[in-house]
Amino acid sequence: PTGDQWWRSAVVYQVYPRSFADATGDGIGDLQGVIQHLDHLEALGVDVIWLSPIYASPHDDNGYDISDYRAIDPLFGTFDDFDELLADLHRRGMKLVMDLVVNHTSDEHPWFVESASGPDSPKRDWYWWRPPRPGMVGGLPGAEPNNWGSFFSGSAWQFDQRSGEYYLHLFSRKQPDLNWENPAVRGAVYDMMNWWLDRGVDGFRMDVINLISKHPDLPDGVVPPGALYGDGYPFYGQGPRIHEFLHEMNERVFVGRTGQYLTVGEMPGVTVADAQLFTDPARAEVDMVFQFEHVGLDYGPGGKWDPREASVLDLKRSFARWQEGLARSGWNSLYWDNHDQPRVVSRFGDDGTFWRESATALATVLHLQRGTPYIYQGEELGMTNVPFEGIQDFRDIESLNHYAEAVGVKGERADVVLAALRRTSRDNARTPVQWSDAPHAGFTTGSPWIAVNPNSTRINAAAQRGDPNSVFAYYRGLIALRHSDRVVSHGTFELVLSEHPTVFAFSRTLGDRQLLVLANLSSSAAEYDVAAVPGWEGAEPVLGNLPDAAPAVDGRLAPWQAQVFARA
Ligand code: ISL
Repeated sequence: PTGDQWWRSAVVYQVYPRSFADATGDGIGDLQGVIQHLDHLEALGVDVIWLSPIYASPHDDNGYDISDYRAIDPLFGTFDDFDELLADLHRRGMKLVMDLVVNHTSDEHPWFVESASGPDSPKRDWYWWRPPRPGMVGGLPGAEPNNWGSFFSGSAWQFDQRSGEYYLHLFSRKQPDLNWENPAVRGAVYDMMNWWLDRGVDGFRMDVINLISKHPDLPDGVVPPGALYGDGYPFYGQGPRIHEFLHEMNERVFVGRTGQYLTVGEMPGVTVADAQLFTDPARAEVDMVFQFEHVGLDYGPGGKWDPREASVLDLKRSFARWQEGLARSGWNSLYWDNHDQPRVVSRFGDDGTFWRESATALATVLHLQRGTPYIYQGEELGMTNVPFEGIQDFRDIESLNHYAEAVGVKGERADVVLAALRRTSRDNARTPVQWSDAPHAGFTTGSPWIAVNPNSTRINAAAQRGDPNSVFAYYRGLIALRHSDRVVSHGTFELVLSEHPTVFAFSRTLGDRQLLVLANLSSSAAEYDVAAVPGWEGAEPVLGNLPDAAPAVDGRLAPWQAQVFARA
């Protein structure tokens, strides 16, 4: 929400504090752990840190269930630690963006405790309470107010014995949804946001913010084939008042402030057309959104738990559609990974033979698009998915609930469910950052809350920091290029070789200056038609991910080779 759009040339780095670095030895990452590793982030060259939730929380969903928006969870530290972190970041020229989780609170938040105290509570209407289905006995199967399923398996409704009513929770039963129809709820959220901005933070990443406006009738959804529950998305995804709410939030929180801020709305299921509205500066809603299209391309008909290979063609077409859709107004955020997604090098790359090559090729095609790139902790080291042995190794509520429902309720085969979890579980992203080849990867001196990936002896920051051919060094180069070359931050995007099955190629143009990005996203050599990229012979090589290759636009790319050329 600032006119100068400073974030066009910025790169954001996400810290998931629980898994970043543990300074106290309790096995859980903390704020002092982040402070101790700021040199790493400064060396990488990122501009903004997005900090996943550090607020007081019962940690049913690792902090995305907040019981006090204005307190630091003692697990992570104190306000002294927080102020130290903020000051240190600002001293180093970096900004801090907080996670804003206001679709729901924890059921242990005082607002909900009061709301649940009875139908006459002054805060009853702060959440979505509803009586059982007419003629049904509350608490019995099928008596829920509607048929919606929760994102974390089971019904989206929890029965409250005391009042005989249900409350809505799109996520865990410990994450009751706030009722944004109530202006007092919105006011309380805006006050809290202003309080954090007054403390000096530089913006917000807004958790599932496109789900906050529910259709007040809460109608039943269609039950997809094989599913136990109805799909409520049509009644809360981009709900009736979503644009009004986000505009109001901007008005009540950012208008009149003079700093440089960043707002990014996390928006599962958002379309290009929606995003054009959300990010059009003239509408003053959010700066950019996280869309989910590219991270759904390897979902089968059964969705996330039914994974398959995504094709490079699908990936290219999807990215290109978003580039085109937000070319004239609005803005893209660009990401492969976050704390909810499996590791990109394992998912869309080759984490075996071509580990380094594929990690860097995938980074190239993302970072050189038009938009603001986000790096998830460990991605800059090429961290991979994790060989979890059994269900006892998983920690994530989404994974555990899914396993219990699939195996225990639907009777699916445990080995099949586990195989899918190994590919898609959010825990793949949540194992500790691999700092060194020391025990527990140098993450903790204690016993880590989730296992360390056994490949930490090979893949770690200490091994990569001084190596000019490391994944880390390559990310640093990509970030530096965005900072130094306005064609990266401001140029237009055009897909080239659009029908090629494995080469992802595009040009960027700003005035007379042009970049050509070529990347072979496959483990076999690729050939392409040089005539389709006319005039690039002899162009200046800017970047390449194969240290021994002589860069040339010659119709050939080695497995996972990426090359970037410039011409004026
Ligand atoms: O991870 C997912 C894929 O199945 C999503 O459903 C995910 O839950 C969704 O993207 C919303 O994510 C955000 O809100 C959740 C929290 O668990 C996630 O960690 C957070 O990023 C509820 O707060």
